[in-house]
Amino acid sequence: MSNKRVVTRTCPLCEAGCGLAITVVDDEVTHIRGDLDDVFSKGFICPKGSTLKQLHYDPDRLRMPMVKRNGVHQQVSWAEAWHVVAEGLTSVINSHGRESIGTYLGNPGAHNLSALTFNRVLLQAIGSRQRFSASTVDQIPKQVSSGLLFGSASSVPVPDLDRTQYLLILGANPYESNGSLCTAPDFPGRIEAMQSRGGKLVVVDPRKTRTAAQAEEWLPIRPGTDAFFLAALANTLAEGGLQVLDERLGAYLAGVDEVVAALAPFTPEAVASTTGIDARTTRRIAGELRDSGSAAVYGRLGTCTSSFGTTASWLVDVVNIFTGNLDRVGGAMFPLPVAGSGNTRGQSGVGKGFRTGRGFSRVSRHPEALGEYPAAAMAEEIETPGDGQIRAMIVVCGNPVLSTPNSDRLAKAMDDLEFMVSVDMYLNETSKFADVILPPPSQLQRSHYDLALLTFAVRNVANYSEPVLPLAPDTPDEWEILAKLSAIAAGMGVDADVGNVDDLALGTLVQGATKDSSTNVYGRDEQELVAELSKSGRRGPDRILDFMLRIGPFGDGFGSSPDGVNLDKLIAAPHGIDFGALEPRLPEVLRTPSGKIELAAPSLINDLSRLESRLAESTKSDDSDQMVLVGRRHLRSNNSWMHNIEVLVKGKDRCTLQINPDDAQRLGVSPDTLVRVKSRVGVVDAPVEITDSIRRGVVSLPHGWGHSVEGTRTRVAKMHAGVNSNLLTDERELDPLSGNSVLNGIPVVVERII
Ligand SMILES: Nc1nc2c(c(=O)[nH]1)N[C@H]1C(S)=C(S)[C@@H](COP(=O)(O)OP(=O)(O)OC[C@H]3O[C@@H](n4cnc5c(=O)[nH]c(N)nc54)[C@H](O)[C@@H]3O)O[C@H]1N2
Ligand SMILES: Nc1nc2c(c(=O)[nH]1)N[C@H]1C(S)=C(S)[C@@H](COP(=O)(O)OP(=O)(O)OC[C@H]3O[C@@H](n4cnc5c(=O)[nH]c(N)nc54)[C@H](O)[C@@H]3O)O[C@H]1N2
Ligand code: SF4
Ligand SMILES: [Mo]
Repeated sequence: MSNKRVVTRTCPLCEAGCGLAITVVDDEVTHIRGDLDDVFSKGFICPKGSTLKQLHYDPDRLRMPMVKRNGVHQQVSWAEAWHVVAEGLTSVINSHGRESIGTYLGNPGAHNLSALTFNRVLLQAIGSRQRFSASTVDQIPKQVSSGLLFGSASSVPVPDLDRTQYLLILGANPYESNGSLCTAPDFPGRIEAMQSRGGKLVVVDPRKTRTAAQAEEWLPIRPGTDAFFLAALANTLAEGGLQVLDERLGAYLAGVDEVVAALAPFTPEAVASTTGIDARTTRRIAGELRDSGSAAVYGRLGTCTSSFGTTASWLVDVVNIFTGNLDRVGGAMFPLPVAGSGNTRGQSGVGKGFRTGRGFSRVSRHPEALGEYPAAAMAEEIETPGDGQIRAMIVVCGNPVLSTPNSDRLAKAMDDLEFMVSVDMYLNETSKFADVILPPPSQLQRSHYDLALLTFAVRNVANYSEPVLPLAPDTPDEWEILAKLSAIAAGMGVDADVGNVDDLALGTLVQGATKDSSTNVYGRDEQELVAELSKSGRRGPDRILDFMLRIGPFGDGFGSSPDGVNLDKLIAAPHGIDFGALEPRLPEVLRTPSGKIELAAPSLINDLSRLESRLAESTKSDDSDQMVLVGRRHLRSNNSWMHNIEVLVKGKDRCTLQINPDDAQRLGVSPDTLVRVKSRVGVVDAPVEITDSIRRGVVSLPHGWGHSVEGTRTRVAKMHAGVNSNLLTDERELDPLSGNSVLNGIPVVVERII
């Protein structure tokens, strides 16, 4: 008789974290749908959610390690792979030192409990400052601005979607992306619920996206100019008087006058020709934000991946503060993550604060931010000889050859490395350069908890998933791969026991907490806590997670709060536990030295001078030959790596260059032909899609495509190859405060191919 069961699991593909209900017959997954009883997603899923099944059964997904010999990848045993890793890493460390080992940690690591708990162990074991990640092609500006304002880079205020009456979105398209730095399954449904209760949505985006189409108002801004628009909103609000700050927020604010003074040049009139948004509209939007019972401004990828990413991210919060909506129901609020995070740890209300620039990259002297250097600097760090030159790379969950700017240069640099390891389940555009590829088990074969993304959730929830399917025999879990890599990098050799690495990782955390007077285990016996955590035979990420839950804000404190949460309780609640709507957290959430919101960090105030200097130069006409390139996301796509799943890529070609009809006519471009797009760094030919959903002067190409290169094993993706938009993005263009790449607003020339 067959054994049929339905199990739940959180989808790890994007930040929404939807609950899945997975039907398993014997050990075969037959069906995946939304979990109607999930406390947060209530049955919602997008078309990607059910494809964890196809991902699991994808014949191209690697099940065994690969080693490159004479330029060709061959499958080998785990034992053999580890020997090659040990030999390769040891040889590079011995000849060039530890600084010569670079790491790149990619996006799926933020959705992966093994990576979330063991990447840091790996980085420490390697002991090099040459650290890079997808953060610097993504959200790091928001973390830097949050760190400066609130003292912790994890204290990112999120729009209180379920209770707000007015939502101003800049540079985000949750109808395709399902949200980012705002964990909210069924983001679209939450927007529509706001509209049903009489609320208003305004979207600022050079494209009329699906989100913009749903909005009461769409403002087609010029790419790269959000900081000007936001500065003008803040300026207008200040001009109208900031009485609202005396009531509640005022007590927690430092630097308001300085900010107001620095914003003086940015009147709606002064910025209008730069942003393309007329002054009257800006003034009206400022008034609406102030006068709606509650309002939240939310900026995301489009505001972050620009030259003023950090400043724009900061100004989002300035506007939320100047309307009185920060930390207020229906405004922008601080989540209280159940497993804790940087925004719950340490003494409440005060802290060491946050800074960047604790080191500088070797070649271009980019300041460190959040312990890493800009991904855009990776290629030059590999290419440029000298002390600390990267000679080996370890890439975990990343595909930087498609995802980071001027990727042709990076590909060439990677080809030149002495040694490279990829921890990845595909032989793709990046892992093809690896001497060894170490594949993790599939998403369905491991446990899950969204340690990172629940830090940005619009409700305080906790949801743990047990593995749906067992590991294949003699196959390591991903944390064991990372622990073994750590042991080898630390010089402990191939025979090192990953259990010891695990014990050490947990021990360090427990020790830190028992010595920290702000935790609920302060002064407790370390060994006793470790014994308690290990009682059930739990190891690895699950044991660490249990610890984090128990010392978190809702935790059982190992007995001190018997009603509190722990992993056993989460396991007993397969649809998750809801800890309620967000609640005001000021001043407790602050970790700044002053115990206030430090609104006028010198680096941000200084950056307004740079912004002002751009006012003059950025008033070019929309009819010039120089166009600007922006990206876009599609619901069925996921950055660069779900393109090998037939159901997600079939149908019309999505990797098209969108262009406005006026521009198409001016350039003599006809529908469905190929056009050539040139930037400072590269050229691509892409099929054209003429659409009035894009602003004049702007063209759009999605990222993550370009699968036609040799030496990969992604047979479906190759048939829907598309072109790589990061052949056009410029590694020299960075946000100087965070090191984030400029991925939107890239100057390009578009030509008809005759
Ligand atoms: N032009 C342009 N470029 C962009 C963007 C843009 O908007 N425009 N967006 C940027 C953003 S926001 C991001 S986050 C980055 C993403 O950049 P990356 O993180 O570098 O790339 P991904 O496409 O997410 O690739 C993830 C890789 O991890 C592998 N993988 C998937 N799951 C797992 C797992 O569980 N374990 C392991 N070990 N490997 C796994 C996949 O096979 C794939 O190789 O791209 C950025 N690049
Ligand atoms: N289906 C799907 N979902 C995803 C992903 C995916 O690849 N596919 N990736 C995931 C990841 S890693 C992330 S980080 C999130 C990102 O999620 P979002 O932040 O929602 O990002 P996008 O959907 O790329 O939307 C960015 C928008 O910014 C606009 N834009 C470009 N330049 C500018 C500008 O200068 N100003 C303004 N105001 N707008 C601009 C673009 O036209 C685009 O509509 O999505 C996640 N979810
Ligand atoms: S919205 Fe995101 S988390 Fe939800 S099913 Fe789709 S990919 Fe998964
Ligand atoms: Mo991202």
